[in-house]
Amino acid sequence: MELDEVTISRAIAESYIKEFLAATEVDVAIVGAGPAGMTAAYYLARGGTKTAVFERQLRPGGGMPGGGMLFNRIVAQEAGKTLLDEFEIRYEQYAPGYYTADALEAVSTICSRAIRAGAKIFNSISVEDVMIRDDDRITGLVLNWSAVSLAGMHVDPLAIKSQVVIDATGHSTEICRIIENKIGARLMTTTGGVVGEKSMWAERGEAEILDNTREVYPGLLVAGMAANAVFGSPRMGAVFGGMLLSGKRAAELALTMLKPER
Ligand code: 48H
Repeated sequence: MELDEVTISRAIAESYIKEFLAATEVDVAIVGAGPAGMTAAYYLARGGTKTAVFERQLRPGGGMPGGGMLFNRIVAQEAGKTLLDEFEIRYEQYAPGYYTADALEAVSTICSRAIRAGAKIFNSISVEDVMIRDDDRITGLVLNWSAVSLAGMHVDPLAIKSQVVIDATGHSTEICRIIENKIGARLMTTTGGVVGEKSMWAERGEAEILDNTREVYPGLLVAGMAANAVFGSPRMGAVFGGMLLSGKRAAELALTMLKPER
C-alpha cells in the first residue's frame, strides 16, 4: 500500500484537533511543563483527573535539561529521592543525602509517565491571559501559538475553561503576574502581589517550597520555582527534589479543590 501524504496530513490535523477540543474544558490546567508542572500532571492524571498542560517551548522540561550551568545532571536530596523512585529514574549517591541523576533521563521519564497516565501536554502554546469571573475566581486560560508572539503577529487567542489552574511557570511566575497586572494586588501574599524570589540559599529554598505550594488566588495554585518566587523565598540552584515534591503537593491540593460532582 502506498503512503498518501494527504492521509498523513489529515491524520495529524484531525487527531490533534480532537485532543485540543477535549482540552477546552478540563478539571486542572497547568501552565508550564517544567519538572513541577509535569509532576503535578502525572499525579492528577493518575487519579483520573482531566488534566492539560500548556508549554510555551517546543520541548518540555523547563530548566531541567540544562542541569546546573549546562552540566546535564541534576541533584536530589533525600526527600526528593522518593520521587526519583516513584518515576523509576536511575540515580547514584554522590555523598550521604545527595543523589545525582541524568537530567535528560529525568525529563523524558517524567514527561512520558505524565502522558501515559493520561495528561495531555500541549507544547508550543503560550498562556497569554486568564479568565476571571465576577466572583473573583480564575476560570480558565487564554492561549495562543508561541510562534505567533515570536513572529510579532497580531492574532487573537482562544480560551479554555478549567476548574483549577496551576501556575508552574518557574522564575517568571507568569500567571500570578498576569493577575497582579490586570486586577491589582489581590494575590494571597504579604504584599498582594508577586513578592519576588530571593538570592540563592538551597537549604531554605527547599525547606520553604512545600509551604509555598498553595492557593495564591481563588482557583489558582502555584508550584515549583514560581511558588518560591511569588511568596518571596530563596532560589536553590540545580537541586530539583523540591520541584518534584512541589508538583506532587500541588496535585494533592488541586484534588481537594475540584467540585465533588466530578
Ligand atoms: C506557557 C510557560 C509560560 C506561559 C512559562 O522553569 P521551569 O523548569 O519551572 P519549575 O518550577 O518546574 O522548575 C524550576 C527549575 O527548572 C529551576 O529553574 C530551578 C530549580 N531553579 C533554581 C535556580 O536557583 O535557578 O519550567 C517552567 C516552564 C518552562 O518550560 C516555560 O517555558 C513555561 O513554564 N512557561 N508556558 N505559557 N505563559 N511561562
